[in-house]
Amino acid sequence: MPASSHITSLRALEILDSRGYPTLSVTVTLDNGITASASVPSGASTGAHEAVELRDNNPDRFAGKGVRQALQNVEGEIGGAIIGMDVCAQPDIDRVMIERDATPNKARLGGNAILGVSMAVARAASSVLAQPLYETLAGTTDYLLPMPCMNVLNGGKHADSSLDFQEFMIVPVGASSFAEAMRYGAETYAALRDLLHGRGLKTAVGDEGGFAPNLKSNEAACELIVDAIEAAGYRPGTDIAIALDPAASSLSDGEQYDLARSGTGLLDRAGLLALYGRWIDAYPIVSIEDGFGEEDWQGFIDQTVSQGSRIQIVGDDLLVTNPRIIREGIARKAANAALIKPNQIGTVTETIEAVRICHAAGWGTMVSHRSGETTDAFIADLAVAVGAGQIKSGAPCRGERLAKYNRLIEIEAELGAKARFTNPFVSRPKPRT
Ligand code: 2PG
Ligand code: MG
Repeated sequence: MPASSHITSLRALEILDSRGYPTLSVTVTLDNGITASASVPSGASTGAHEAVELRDNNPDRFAGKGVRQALQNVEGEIGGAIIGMDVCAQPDIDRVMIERDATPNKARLGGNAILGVSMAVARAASSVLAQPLYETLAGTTDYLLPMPCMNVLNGGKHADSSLDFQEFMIVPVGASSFAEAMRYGAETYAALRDLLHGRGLKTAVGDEGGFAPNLKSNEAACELIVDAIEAAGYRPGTDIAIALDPAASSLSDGEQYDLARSGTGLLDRAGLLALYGRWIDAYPIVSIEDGFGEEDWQGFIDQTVSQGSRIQIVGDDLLVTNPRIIREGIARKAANAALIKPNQIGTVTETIEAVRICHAAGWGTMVSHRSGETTDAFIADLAVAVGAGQIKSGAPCRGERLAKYNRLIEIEAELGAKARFTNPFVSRPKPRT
């Protein structure tokens, strides 16, 4: 008989995230006395089709960002619907919440309220089963540790640097284990700090722990990263590659892309695609996420046709972890990978479904944090459970970013010989010219 236990209460708290904005922490209590909690992250560059983050819009509290209504929905209506249910029946619990909400984007009860409950339920189930969370969530015992993609230079909506593009990530493709990958990343991050310092540039960090200097151009960010990789004693492309998230929805007015901060100015779709092409030739780039705006499907399709065999093309704002939209993305060949963020869709069950759809189509998946985070490391366990192959949790800096990476170091050690770690990218060694 599999273990089971029933939910007796749901409680929520309005806590603060890493930007000091309110978010929810949810605690589930079971009839056997077990309790488990989870807290919900929050993005800044959000996709238009994401699950709705319910905020109070009361200007007297947190400039309208309070989450008391979402809290009440957890303790009231959601509690009323799921108290008494078997906590190990995650798909049923998530379905009941989706049906209760009865909107296509969780706008009534709140994606934040529903996700907080869904994550706390998963964690409570793992306690009941006396398993680590990744095992409870897993559909497999083939445990693949994800390649960490560490965002070491922050721009766009995540920093007030000169960079138009939001994220410049380092990817330790040559590392032999997750822990080694983190060492490569942390050493390169330290070398980058020294380089910036030596050049008289700011070493203050952005929302995701990456440095936020004022550089002459977006290209200068890639140059600087290549310099840091070499200064740390690694080979660009062979040991450590680069991944980008321009978060181009934030640059687009629907017609053109405005790279104003760096002084590049306006580019149309073809101009931006050509820029990526030049960068792919010049730098060891293995992945570009949201290279085009969320409404610019043609931009994604063009990029997948022309650059998709050389690099990974990731849909984030475009696909919003939504199984229906991901299916459309696959049918239209608009990318070859999806970013996976539980709070974009709002339940654990749908998040796992999104990953399965990607893998069945031969697409890659990168599990992701949000720019507003807590120390909850749920996505670390999730990444292992679904065999995502990749994770991004910011720089190796700031506690809420490291909570995820450190949890993965723990999981790898716990799994021992059962842990696999591979490079999911097309190898692109690129000597500097
Ligand atoms: C992204 C995310 C995470 P945000 O665009 O990929 O890095 O940013 O959480 O602000 O949407
Ligand atoms: Mg993104």
